[in-house]
Amino acid sequence: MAMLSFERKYRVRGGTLIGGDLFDFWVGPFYVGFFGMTTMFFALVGIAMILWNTALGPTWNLWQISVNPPDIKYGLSFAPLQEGGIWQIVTICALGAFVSWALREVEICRKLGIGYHVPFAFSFAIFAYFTLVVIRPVLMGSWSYGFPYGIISHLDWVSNTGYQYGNFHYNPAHMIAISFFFTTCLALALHGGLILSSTNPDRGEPVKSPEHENTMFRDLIGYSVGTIGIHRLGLFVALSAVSFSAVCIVISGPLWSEGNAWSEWWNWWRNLPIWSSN
Ligand code: 07D
Ligand code: 07D
Ligand code: U10
Repeated sequence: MAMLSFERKYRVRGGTLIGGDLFDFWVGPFYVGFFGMTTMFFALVGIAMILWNTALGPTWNLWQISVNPPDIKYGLSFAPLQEGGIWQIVTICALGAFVSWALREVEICRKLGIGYHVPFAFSFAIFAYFTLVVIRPVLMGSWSYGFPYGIISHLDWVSNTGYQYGNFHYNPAHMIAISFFFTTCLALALHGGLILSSTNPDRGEPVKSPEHENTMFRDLIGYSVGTIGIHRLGLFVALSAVSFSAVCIVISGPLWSEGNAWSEWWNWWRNLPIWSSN
């Protein structure tokens, strides 16, 4: 079925989570829905707050714009707007927009009668963000531990936070997360390469079958994970990467206290009786 006639067939009312027919329509290519409206609402309020913060100075340079979290002295309370309160509102708007977006994905899945894998996956990204700006600051007792909303300033935060724990590369969960990120790239490159190699042949050549794809890897490494399996694996390694990222940052501070070098954590390994002299 051509894409346009398919869209006409599936674009019918129903499947919404809330509000019945309210906003159950499309604008151009976009499904609107109740959660499309809440996405728009939170996104517009959030952007307006960022613009207001920027108007207060000192710069309109896109790379240097930054909405900063409150000072540590405000703890977990609401800060005055111009001293981090805007950051708190932007955080609420960001979470509102991300969760609305995920729920809009759920409604589209319901309309199509497909699984919830896409919103499930996005929820892991939201969870990582939530860990950075809510869970860890709450566990450490101050919103000041959230990261600033700015292109360069958030890089400074990552760097500073990293060096606060010595060499952040020694954080064991950071190691696992990075290995999963690298694995995700490897898996995507292998999968993209394999599919193109068999389904996009030279002119006049026949398209090859999944048996060709299976055999490529059976010949190469003795095992093929299969055509559904590679997609399960891809989702698994990507979500694991994000999950271990959330772990690596939430243990830095709440568990491995502030200012302690992560390299010290490995002392248990250095002190194993097998190779330790004392
Ligand atoms: C390609 C999909 C499109 C999305 C894009 C991002 C905005 C921000 C806002 C001026 C893959 C749109 C950007 C809406 C504009 C204002 C106020 C996704 C694609 C193109 N980061 N980060 C970037 C965010 C964190 C880190 C780039 C967001 C953590 C490092 C972009 C978040 C840590 C580097 C960006 C977030 C961290 C970056 C490219 C939220 C650990 C880079 C992103 C909400 C995770 C790279 C100058 C990209 C860079 C970069 C956005 C969080 C580390 C500006 C929205 C605190 C080390 N980050 N980031 O392509 O060039 O993502 O920075 O959590 O080197 Mg970041
Ligand atoms: C948080 C993004 C969520 C995004 C959402 C959507 C919009 C809409 C609209 C485009 C989690 C936003 C959408 C805004 C846009 C339109 C239309 C993703 C998030 C909800 N590190 N490190 C990580 C590496 C070092 C440090 C994670 C590598 C140094 C700190 C990952 C290296 C030091 C933190 C990672 C390296 C250091 C991290 C990031 C190499 C600095 C974190 C991925 C090769 C001196 C962060 C949860 C992630 C983390 C994190 C990789 C080096 C510090 C595993 C490969 C040694 C402080 N690092 N790092 O989490 O775990 O994505 O965050 O050197 O906080 Mg690291
Ligand atoms: C995959 C795949 C596969 C495919 C695929 C893909 C994965 C099986 C079949 C998909 C992959 C690709 C296409 C590859 C490229 C993708 C990436 C590299 C990922 C990154 C993507 C991007 C960078 C693009 C990002 C773009 C986005 C998010 C679109 C932005 C859209 C909007 C801002 C509009 C969103 C719509 C909403 C929220 C609802 C509807 C709203 C409107 C239409 C606007 C009209 C507004 C209103 C009616 C409301 C106005 C607001 C109000 C009233 C609020 C008022 C409040 C006030 C305060 C004023 O595996 O193979 O192939 O293709």
